[in-house]
Amino acid sequence: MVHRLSLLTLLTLSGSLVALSSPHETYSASHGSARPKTDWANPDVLVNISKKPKTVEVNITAAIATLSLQPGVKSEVFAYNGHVPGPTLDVREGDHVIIYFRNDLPEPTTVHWHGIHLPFESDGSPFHPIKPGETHNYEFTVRPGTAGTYWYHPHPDRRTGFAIGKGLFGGIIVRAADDPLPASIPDKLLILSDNRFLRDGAIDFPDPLSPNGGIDEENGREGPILFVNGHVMPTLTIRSGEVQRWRVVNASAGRIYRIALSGHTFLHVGSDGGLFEKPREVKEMLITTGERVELLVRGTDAPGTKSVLQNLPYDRYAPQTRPRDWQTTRDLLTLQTTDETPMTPVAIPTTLRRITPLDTTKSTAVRTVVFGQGMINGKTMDMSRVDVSTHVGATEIWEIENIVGMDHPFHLHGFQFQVLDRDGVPEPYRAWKDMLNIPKHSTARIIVRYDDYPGKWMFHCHILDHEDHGMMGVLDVK
Ligand SMILES: [Cu+2]
Repeated sequence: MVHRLSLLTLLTLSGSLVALSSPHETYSASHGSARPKTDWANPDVLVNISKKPKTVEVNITAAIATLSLQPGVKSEVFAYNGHVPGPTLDVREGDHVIIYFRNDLPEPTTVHWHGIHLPFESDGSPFHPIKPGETHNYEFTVRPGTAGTYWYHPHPDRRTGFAIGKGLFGGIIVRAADDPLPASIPDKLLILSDNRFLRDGAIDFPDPLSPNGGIDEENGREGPILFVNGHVMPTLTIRSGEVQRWRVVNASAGRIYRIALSGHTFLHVGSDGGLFEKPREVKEMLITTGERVELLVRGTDAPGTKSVLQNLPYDRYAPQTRPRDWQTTRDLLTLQTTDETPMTPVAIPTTLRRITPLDTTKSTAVRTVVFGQGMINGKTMDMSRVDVSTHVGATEIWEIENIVGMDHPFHLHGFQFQVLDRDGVPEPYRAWKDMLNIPKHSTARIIVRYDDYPGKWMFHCHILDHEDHGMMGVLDVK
């Protein structure tokens, strides 16, 4: 696999994606309340066809579809069950989940259940491609303690960026048996994506050998049109005094979001692997590619007024390919406060749950991961090679160093980790993570324990163009 480096010319990037519609039949009021079809802020949920208790069986087909992503313009997309984003997999801790998947695409694909702890055979990594016309059953049991926000997307060899950019991504919500947040707080699943189109509506994937294609490969493909659940600048309503739980997913190939809501702070309550121990109040939120955050948003505006959720500039780029318009602030959604009389805000618990720290004294190895441009430890991906060999039950520290002038987001399959420190500064709070942005010229240390599930797991940069061009390695857990 060849990774081309160096590009000189800059150019402007030009834009996308769409929504959906049936609640989880077996789950009633207590579990994902009934939703009107017009509720864009909660994409349709995959219908559970199982008759067995604590079992979720769903059908997902990936196929070509024609959808209006931009108003009045049709685009050929790849879609899960005809929608972009795909319908949400809504499950509970302890559920046994079976996904009957069918590939009706003209190319091989997989479905990766990003962040979910599951057997290697169901990980949907490049080791298990599904050919056009074939079916595959993905099967796993949702581990207790893993309630949180996840997502699913293709992970085929060298085509992940293309397939996700064509529209293949959907959310996963794992609900806890005993969620500490008040049940009266409504959930909003907000999947962020960006895209770029040609004049005829086709999604713009330039020839990799062209200058534009080269910039995408170096930078991570971005587009100027930002979508929330496939909608451009939609409106979300909130009542004055109401508290909402926003589960935000970054499904973009390269864009790192830095979101802020004018006149508001967020209560940051969770990350990739679920809730923190305590809420933290923040003014803005950085969400790297593949990452999820859970935010409590409080309706502090007066009835009848509006605020805008914006994406602020964030310089993740190398100077030679930094987009000319990188400092543009872009609007994501309008938060409209209804005319209703203010309600009394619900009390937020000060303690959400306990996260047991992984014990650094139990670590039996320190792994070094050096992110260069397009390479990890000086190598590009080789599926026949094992880069890190270990065993079930081991606890290890990984030191991830980014030696180049652009950010690279680290992702580990199969196992959630905890961040120990960043550039030597101890992480101020504990969280379960599967994504960690490693900013330019910085180092982070994480700790991970391979509790179970032997297999060959991927670790990689989650800028999809980098991953597709070999910025990935194999962790063999025996
Ligand atoms: Cu990268």
